[in-house]
Amino acid sequence: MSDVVGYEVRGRIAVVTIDNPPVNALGHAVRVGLIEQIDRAVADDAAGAIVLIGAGRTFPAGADIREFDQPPRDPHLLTILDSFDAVEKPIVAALHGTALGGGLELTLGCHFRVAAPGARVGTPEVKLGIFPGAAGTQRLPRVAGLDHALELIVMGEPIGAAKALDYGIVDEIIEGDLLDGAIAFAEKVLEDGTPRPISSEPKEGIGTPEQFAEVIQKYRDLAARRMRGQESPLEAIESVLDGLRMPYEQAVAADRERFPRCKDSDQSKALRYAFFAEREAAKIPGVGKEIQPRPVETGAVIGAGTMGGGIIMCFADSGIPVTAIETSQEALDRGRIDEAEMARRVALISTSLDYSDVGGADLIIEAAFEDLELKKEIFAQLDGVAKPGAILATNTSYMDINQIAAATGRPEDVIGLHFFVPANVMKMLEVVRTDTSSPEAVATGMRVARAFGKVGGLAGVSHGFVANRSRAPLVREAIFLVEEGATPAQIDQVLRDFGLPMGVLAVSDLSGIDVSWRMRQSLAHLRDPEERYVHLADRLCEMGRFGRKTGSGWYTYGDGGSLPVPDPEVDEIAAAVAAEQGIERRQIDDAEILHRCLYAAVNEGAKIVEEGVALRASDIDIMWQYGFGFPRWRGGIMYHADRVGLPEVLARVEEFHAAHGKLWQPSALLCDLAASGGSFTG
Ligand code: 3H9
Repeated sequence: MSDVVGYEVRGRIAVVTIDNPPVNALGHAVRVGLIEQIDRAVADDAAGAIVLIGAGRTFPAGADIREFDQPPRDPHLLTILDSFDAVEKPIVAALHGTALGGGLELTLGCHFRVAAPGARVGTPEVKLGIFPGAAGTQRLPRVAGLDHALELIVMGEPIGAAKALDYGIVDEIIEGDLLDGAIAFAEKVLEDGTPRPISSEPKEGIGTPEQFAEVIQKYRDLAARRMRGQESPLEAIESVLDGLRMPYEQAVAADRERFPRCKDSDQSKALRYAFFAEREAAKIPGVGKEIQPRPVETGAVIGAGTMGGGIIMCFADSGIPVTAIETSQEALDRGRIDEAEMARRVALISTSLDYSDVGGADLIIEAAFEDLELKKEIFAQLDGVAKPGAILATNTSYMDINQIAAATGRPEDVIGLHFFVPANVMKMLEVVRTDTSSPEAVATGMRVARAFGKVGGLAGVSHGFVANRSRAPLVREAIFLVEEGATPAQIDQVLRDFGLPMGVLAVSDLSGIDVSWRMRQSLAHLRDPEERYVHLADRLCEMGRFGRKTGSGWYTYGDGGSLPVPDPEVDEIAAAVAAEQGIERRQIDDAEILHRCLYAAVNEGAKIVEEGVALRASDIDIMWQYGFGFPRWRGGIMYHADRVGLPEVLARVEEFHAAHGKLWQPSALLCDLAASGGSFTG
């Protein structure tokens, strides 16, 4: 008998329990066990109805994603839930935790569904480059209606129990003990003789594509906008459409052809890689489960500018009371916290001009101006007022946090928490471990990331840490390419075609070209004269072309416009700078643009891993996805380099090294891996 699917009879109800930690994934053993135990219940005269439930923290959260790389093994999940249609005894699925993907499909095979109030249901398959492959695309529209089904299937976002009830996916919400409630529900079904709804019916379908043209178009548009370049949402829509074009059996048969094609696609492989890479990023050697993060029940933020304002909202959004400290009332008033937002969260936010007001905070995040001396001063002050055990964090995006930590008498409590712009929106949080940060401080940083609904990734101290340091060479090459003859529009188009949400130069305009200009000025004493320099970017700034906020930068913006318009003047400025620098301008093809931009970042990424600043190449990929909106279906820059082949990437890097000098010095790790047939991401 199965050791992952249990069986017992309570009264006249058979209880079948899936017990396959951590998330009860529907791997082969579970599928075999399910058939065994449902057959047993069917044959058991003592059982009048069946309750199907998950042990531990959740109803099955889906198929076992790890099996996708192996040859398929019978029984297919679809066979199981199709077989439920013929079971005469009512089957009640009892949902808690996250009933996702194949887990939700399994419940659609059951005749009734009840849920705990905190349960979430959904079909996140598109996020893995596939679609609900066990008839979910056929059964969900029959149960929830086409609009709601498309919402779940195409967008992939789970919904809560109350909405699921509203959509007709769940029949009842059970307050109190779920199993007891599900048994009572099953008893009532037996008592009332409630007919068993069968979700594969009506077999002929629920309407025609023409009837639903509008709603189908809505989701096509949404998919194109929110998941640009990603194939799975469109495949999912096609699969749903099959259910409108043909009867159930035929549509399911079509799915069985479509599914392996999606699963074996490059996009699906990249998305599965990203799924596991994200979970891997949470694992930090030396910061195991035995290390207790410190509780963070109150927070403080020093500096209520753009970044600080966003961070204050992160606290308030997660229900953590926060004190905002500014140097003057004027600065507080100028604070960028939107007033309406502020009103909603006001109960959680207090403001002050006095550092001693942060004395009670468990976590203090400094988000002041990027000036090392200022930051050291702030940390020295914080050291004087913060309670023992408080975590002192800086949001600097490139400064030496070792020095900042040394300004305190408790360097072990200091970490970096590097947010991305806008801080309350972007999902990435880079947690920077200094030479002295304690494991508890690092664990707290990672825990805070989760509390803020973000993904934490570890970085060591290095100029720009992991994310910005690996991205800087991409921006640098884009600037050089303009000097050499490409236009900003051409470069940005190539990057957008590759899948980036915006071109890098348009992004620079949006965030302000002057930001990095000021940083370069403050670090001018460190400049290596042998390295090529971004003269053109400096020139634009000297001309007051700071980007969107000044109406022009790499592009021009017309009268307060937000749309970048190509500006011939930039070409002229670039030509003048090129002449001064002795750069011969030429036609540059798109392939060179892509290779220069991406491989510059890959080469730097390799150095970052080589130096131990990132724990693993996959962490860089996660930071690009959640910090910069890099298309997840590309996996990430390091994953992409592996797919291209490291010998090929190295050959290009060496070619650019020969042509453009020192900045292209190939990373030793890249050379080693290319020579040994290795890869960054396994
Ligand atoms: C599908 O169902 C296809 C069908 O339509 C068609 C079939 C024919 N498989 O995330 P966590 C592991 S596709 C294997 O840290 P949380 C995860 O790697 C699937 N492993 O926990 C981690 O392992 P480790 C559709 C899985 O509480 C551990 O479980 N379903 C799976 O933050 C804990 O995970 C999905 O896409 C899996 N399906 O979040 C749901 N799921 O400890 C995917 C998790 O070794 N899963 N693991 O690192 C999730 O979204 C989250 O894991 C969940 C829990 C919300 C469930």
